[in-house]
Parts: sequence; structure tokens; C-alpha cells
Amino acid sequence: MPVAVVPKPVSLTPGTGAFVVRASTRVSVSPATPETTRIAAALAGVLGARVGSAPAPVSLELGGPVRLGDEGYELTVTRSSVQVVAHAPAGLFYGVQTIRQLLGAGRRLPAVRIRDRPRFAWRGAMLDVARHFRPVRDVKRFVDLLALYKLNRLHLHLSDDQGWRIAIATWPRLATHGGSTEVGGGKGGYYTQRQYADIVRYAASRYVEIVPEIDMPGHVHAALSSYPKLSCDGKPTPLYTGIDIGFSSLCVGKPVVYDFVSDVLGELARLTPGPFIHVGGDEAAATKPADYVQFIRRVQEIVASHGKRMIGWDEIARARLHPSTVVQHWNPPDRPTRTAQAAARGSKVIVSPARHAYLDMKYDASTPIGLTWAGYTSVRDAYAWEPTREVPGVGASALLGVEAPLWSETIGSIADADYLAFPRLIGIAEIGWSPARGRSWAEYRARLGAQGPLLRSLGVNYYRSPEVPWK
Ligand code: TNX
Repeated sequence: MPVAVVPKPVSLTPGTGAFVVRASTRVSVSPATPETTRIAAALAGVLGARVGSAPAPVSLELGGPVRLGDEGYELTVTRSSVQVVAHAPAGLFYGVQTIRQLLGAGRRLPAVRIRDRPRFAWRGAMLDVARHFRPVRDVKRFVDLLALYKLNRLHLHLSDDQGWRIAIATWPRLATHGGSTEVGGGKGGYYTQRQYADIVRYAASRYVEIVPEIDMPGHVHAALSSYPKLSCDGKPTPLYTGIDIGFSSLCVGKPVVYDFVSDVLGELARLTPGPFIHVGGDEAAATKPADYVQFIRRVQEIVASHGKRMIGWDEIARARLHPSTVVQHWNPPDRPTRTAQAAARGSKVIVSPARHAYLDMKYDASTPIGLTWAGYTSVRDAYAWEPTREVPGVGASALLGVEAPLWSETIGSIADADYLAFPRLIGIAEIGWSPARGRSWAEYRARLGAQGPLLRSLGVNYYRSPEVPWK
């Protein structure tokens, strides 16, 4: 297998020979803007080379054809040169990611010609930093791995029953009290607004947009413990460190709840340059159905009043949604949802089917961590599915893309997170990027196996699945 790129490019033609990177190799970029120069410097870092202004054997060039879109690129490697051409900087960036994979952990780039652009606009992953907190450095490292596989959205699940993870100036106890523990009783933690802004900037420089989620009206125990007036009985409660779901609710009839929602979402909207705010909305078993629908409609107006588009888990489709509201579909097929009705009224859909895309499911019975409620999810199960056939009534035109959530009830360390996310997340990345035609498990597993040296060189604790011929 000479050339193994994941996600699989739209077209790839192998050449003969290889370009060998030497200490004297130079990288040039044109036009040299601050943004393109940053991308060239990243490539130079990967090659152990330097950026020069003179024409060089390794070149990045804007001015490629419009049909490449914002994220597409063309890469040509010969024995004597490496050239990436794109229409926009993100395309140059993705060309560089392909070069990283071609190099693996070595110094030789096989001669090749690649033309490439993504299938879906939304190629995401989600980190649950609420059940177990992850410090900023872990989030940045995860962003780096997303970018390597051309994923472009990181959804941060910032609040849940067990913890509140973002400082809110107008409601300070959310973080200082609500963020002070986690599942299992560890010390938890939260991001200051400055740290959150740092994550947003770091991700943006890798073409990853941060999508913040505050989950409501359920999954709010940490908020109720911080501010008992948000609950219907108003009684103080201790923090919760177990893993049950569906027992907490904001008091949907209290006016103060909407002040809270607007203050929190307003601060988050100002900190988040991307257009989306995720409001959760899942598993609100402690909220009466009529209250739930009313609450979601009001929250939708509040999100709009802060200039953002709302996203929610598929339960939000029980309420009448604006066409600009996005539904994230997760429930298994045996549970009725109203995702298709929302799509028929114009809402776009992100698919995160629990049985394929939930990175927190065990691979098989021998997996030491993970949950099993959606079944075991092998590396193959996470790859061999087609997003346009996942939700009846939701076809290609309604799909924004795919996202893989990593819920963290059982994840106490970054090594655990790596183990569940990798290699399954790489398969989700390919589903989001590559054309459906030409994808097959038999062919993919060999390309995936070829990622081994690069993953090891990056210190990723991936699951050495026996399904994959690891190099
Ligand atoms: C369901 S998926 C949840 C989460 C859990 C997850 C565990 C969804 C929207 N809600 O609260 O963490 O299952 O797999």
C-alpha cells in the first residue's frame, strides 16, 4: 500500500519515485499573508524545513480554481517538488494535513497527484468535559488530532448534572461551586472566559470551529445546586457525582430561569465567533412535555436575540423550530423522533447515530471502559454506515454533516479518551469528508492500519483493534 490517506481523497493518482525531505528543503508560499505564512510555517515544522521567500521545491499557492471550494486542494508530489494549490487558506491547510499523513513518521513523500474537497460542511467531534473535566492542554491536543483528519467542528458539552465548566460573570457560582467536582468525586474544574477564548482562537487557527453547549432544561443539577432558585422547590442540594440521567430540570414556569438562560447564552455568544449555540435539550425526563415544548421555543428566541443559530439534540424537534435551527440526531431507530418533521420544515440535520458514532460505547465485551446502552461499536460499525440512509425522511439535501460525541462518564484520563476516540473517530472523519462512492470497509481498514506509525509518533493511545492490519 504505497499511498494511504485518510479521509480518502476524491481522486488520487500515484506517480513514480518519492520526494525526500532534506535539511536544506525550503517551503515557499504565495501570496504570503499572515494566514498563509502561518500554514507554511506549520508545514515547515512538519518537514523540519524553513520558510523562504524565493521559489522553493515545496510550495503553497492560493489562486486555485473556485471548484475546490473553501476547503479543497490539489497536491502534486514528484521526485523534485511538492506543490499544494487551493482556492482558500483552509484548503492549503488540508493539503498540509495530507502531506503529514503521506510522511507518516518518516522523511519520504511518495509521488502522487491528489484532487480533494469535502462531502459535508459539518465534520465534527464532541467532548463531554462536564462528566469529567479536561484541562485546556488536552482540548488543544484533541483539536490537533481533529485537524489531522480534516474535522472542522469541536462541540464542547460544557454543562451537565455533574459539572458546570465555563465561568459566567453574572452567575459566578455556576463555575466556582458547580464546577468543583465530577463523576467519581474528583476535583473537576472549569474554563475561565480567557481560557475559553484561548481554546476558540487555537481551534480557529486549525480551521476548527468551537460549538459550545449548555444543556437544558434537563442535565442541570450542577446549576441547581449552585442556584437553588432555578429549581421548582428552591431547596439547596449537594453536588452529584454519579452517572444517572433524567432527574433534574430548570423550573420552566419561573421568570428568573429566562434571565439565567439569557445571561448565560449572552456571555457565551459574545465569547464565540461561530454562528452556533447548542442548547442540549436531550433526555428531559424531569420536565413535563408541554413545559418542555414551551421552554425550547423561548430558548430559541433567546438564542436568536443574541445573534446566533440554535442547535439541539433531536428531542428539540418536538417544539416548532425555526428553519435556521439545527437538529442533532442521536436516538436509535427504535425510539421515535421528530427529526424528519423538522427537516421537512427546513431545519438542517447533523447525524450522530448512537449505534455508529458514539465514541463512548465499548468496542466489544473485553473493552475495559465505556458504556453499552447503544450496543458494542466495533471499528467497522463506526465506519460502515451511510449518513443519508440513517434517518428515514432525512436525505442528502437536509444534512449538514456528521458528528461523533465522546461522552465521558467512564473517561478519567486523556489516555482513556484516546482509547475510545481512536481509531473510531478517524472513520467518522472519512464519512464526513469522502465521497460515498468508493468507500468500503475492506479497503479502508488497510489505509487505517497505515496510520499506526503516525498515531504512535503523536503519542495517541489508540485501540489496537484486531479488525485492523496495523503497521
Ligand atoms: C445519552 S446522547 C446522552 C448523554 C449520555 C450518553 C452516554 C445524549 C444527547 N444524551 O447524556 O452521556 O447517552 O452514552
